[in-house]
Amino acid sequence: MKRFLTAILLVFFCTAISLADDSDLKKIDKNNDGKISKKEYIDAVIKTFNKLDKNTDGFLTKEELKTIDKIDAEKFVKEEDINKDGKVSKEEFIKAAEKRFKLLDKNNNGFIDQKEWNETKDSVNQNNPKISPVAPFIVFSF
Ligand SMILES: [Ca+2]
Ligand SMILES: [Ca+2]
Ligand SMILES: [Ca+2]
Repeated sequence: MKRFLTAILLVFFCTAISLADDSDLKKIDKNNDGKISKKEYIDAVIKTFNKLDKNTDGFLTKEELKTIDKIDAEKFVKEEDINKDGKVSKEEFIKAAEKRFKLLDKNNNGFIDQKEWNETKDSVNQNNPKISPVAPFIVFSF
C-alpha cells in the first residue's frame, strides 16, 4: 500500500514539474483577463528573484545563477548589474524588469497581451539583440 502511494505521489510530482515548464502567459496572468499588467509582471519577477536567491541575501551572484540551465550567468549579471558590484540586487532586477515590460508592451497600453507576448517570444528565439535572451522568460523556469 505504501509503495502504491509513493508511486501515485511520484506521478503527481512529475506532472507538476511538466506543468511548471509550460511557457505560458497564463502563469503570470493572475486575474485571468488574458493580459499581463505591470503589477502582475513585477510580482512574478519578484517571485523569480526570491527563488534564484538561494542564500536569501538579497543579491543574485553568478554562482547562484550558474545553477540554472537556462541562464547564461555571465551575460545575465552583465546586463542587470547597474552599479557594477558584480551581483544583481533585487532593485536592479526589478528595474531591468520594468524596462523589459516597456519593450514587451509594444502598443504602450500598460498591458502585455497574448499577441505581444508571442511576438516577443518569437523575436527572442530569433536572437533579437534588443531583447535579452534570458530576461523576459526566466519567470517561466519555475
Ligand atoms: Ca491580468
Ligand atoms: Ca544571493
Ligand atoms: Ca549590482
